Amino acid sequence: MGLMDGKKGLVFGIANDHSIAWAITRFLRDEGASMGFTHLPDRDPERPRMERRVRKLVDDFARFVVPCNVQKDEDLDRVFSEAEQAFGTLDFVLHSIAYAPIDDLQGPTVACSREGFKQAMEISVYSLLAIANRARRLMSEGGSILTLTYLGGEKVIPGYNIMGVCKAALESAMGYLANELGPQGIRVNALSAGPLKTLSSSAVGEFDQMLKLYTTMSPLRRNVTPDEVGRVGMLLLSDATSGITGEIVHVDCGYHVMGAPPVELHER
Ligand code: 0WD
Repeated sequence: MGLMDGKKGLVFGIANDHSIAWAITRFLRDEGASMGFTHLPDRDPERPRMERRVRKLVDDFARFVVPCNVQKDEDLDRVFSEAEQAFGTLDFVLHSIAYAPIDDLQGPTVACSREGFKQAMEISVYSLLAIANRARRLMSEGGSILTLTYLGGEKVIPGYNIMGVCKAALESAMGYLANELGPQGIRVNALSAGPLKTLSSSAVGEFDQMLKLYTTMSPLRRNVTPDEVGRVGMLLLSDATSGITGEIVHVDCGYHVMGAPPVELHER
């Protein structure tokens, strides 16, 4: 008996085998979930690199794999009509998507361009609303929606820049969605992960220093593993967490509770 036996869901945001969405998917699969997946549309249909990377991981068990740029309503509509045909109803949706143009991401935040701001907010925040709005129609028996966030949305993390502003908005959106969809039995939560090496995080400045900081600052004195994040992601999408909604769950070795460095680092 798996925790996700009989559950049907959609996963947005697998780019490759380092993606957090893939870490969560592995647990969902092992617990018995049926899933459909999206990949970023390929620019050159002759060389479908994005599609191939996702298919390599999920082809054995995916119910469908479809292209989706969350900036396009027609793409989103196509994904949800595919889900309706395959599953009828949905039990969960994983939103593991973020983007900011590299120049704007690398800061300073004060110099973020108008276009870069719009694009970052649209892809990283509006997409959660657009996905939840379509998902709720297929979640007639309730469901669970999960998004991925980072501490840079709650506190200033130098180097995280405009993405921190996006994560603050994303976390707020998560709360508003939890309020509006709760009466329909739909839970909406955010998993705040400690830093993990992925395609996206490689674009964040000072990332290696950040990894090192967690080994000295966090209560557990180490970084999280993809499996630790993956397992909690699966649990938040399952009925094991049926009383949790509107929550930011930190899977970061406790880093977020610290207000000052550990005593052994104080100068004597
Ligand atoms: O340390 C980390 N890696 C952390 C990541 C710590 C805490 C949170 N997160 C968050 C990220 O901000 C993001 O919301 O987790 C989420 C997933 O990020 P990831 O797994 O680190 O990154 P990645 O494997 O790159 O997946 C993000 C994917 C995109 O990948 P690329 O690198 O190709 O941009 O988001 C998708 C895409 O697959 N994506 C889009 N999907 C549809 N339409 C779009 C778009 N317009 N843009 C990006």
